Amino acid sequence: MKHKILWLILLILAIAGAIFAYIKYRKPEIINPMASNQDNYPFIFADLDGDDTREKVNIQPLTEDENNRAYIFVAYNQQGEEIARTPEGIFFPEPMKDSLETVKLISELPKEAIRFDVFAGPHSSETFFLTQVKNEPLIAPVCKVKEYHSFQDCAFWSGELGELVTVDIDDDKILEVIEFVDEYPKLGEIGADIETMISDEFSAGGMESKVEDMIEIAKREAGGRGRKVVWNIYRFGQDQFFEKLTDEDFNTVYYLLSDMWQEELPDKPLISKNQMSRASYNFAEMMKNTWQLKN
Ligand SMILES: [Ca+2]
Ligand SMILES: [Ca+2]
Repeated sequence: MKHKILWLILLILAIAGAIFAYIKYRKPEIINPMASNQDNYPFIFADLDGDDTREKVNIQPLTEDENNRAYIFVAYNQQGEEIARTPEGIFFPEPMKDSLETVKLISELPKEAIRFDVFAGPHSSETFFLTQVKNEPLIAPVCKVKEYHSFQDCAFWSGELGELVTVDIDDDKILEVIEFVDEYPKLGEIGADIETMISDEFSAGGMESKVEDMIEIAKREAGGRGRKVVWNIYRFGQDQFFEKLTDEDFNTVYYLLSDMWQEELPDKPLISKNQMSRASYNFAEMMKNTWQLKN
């Protein structure tokens, strides 16, 4: 019992911490948008403009306050001159350690994008893709819609930290992006004392409306994880954004993936979101709505 309570306190702390982090990310204080000492920032080399030469892309904090970090991306050519940056007023949460990678949206072209994961809850993350806009000094996200209005138009979901897969699964030279979640098929037992603890903790934090969802999260976590679920599949398109696959297009890629999965991981069952129970599906949606970046 003691072990269970400790575990729950950790969960509550993680939940409260993540919510607190979001509230902070929504209003970053911009102190130093032209930070000078570029050698100290994390960076990645990527050919964002597709000229067969890799740029150095820095991840620069907008503020010197370590507890209130928001980041921009700035690309420099081999002479150290700035050639592109993320648009003014758009900033990103801190990329998760070691999550920065280059990807090719179209494998036959030299142009690259960078991908990185950001923390989005006790065990979920969101992924962004950035590349340079053609002939412009701008680094912009590659989104799920042609014209984006919010982070959620451009963020890809993972129900487990860093689980987003990017692969050209049908071998047509164009990248697919696969979102996974976990199934939590059963409600477990958590005890009245723990329900009270969650209720008190969230009510005290001014989040009464979240109490019911948080109790469900604790109960489903206690009920245990089920199968791995393919949540959404996207494919990079001619209009320069990732189109969500539906109906037959979704199924075609899902079956390809499922065959590969069974060969590699025969003991780990995989299903598609269409095979989830209504309750499991609603729970996965609620988890995403609870943790995804807000703006
Ligand atoms: Ca280049
Ligand atoms: Ca493909």
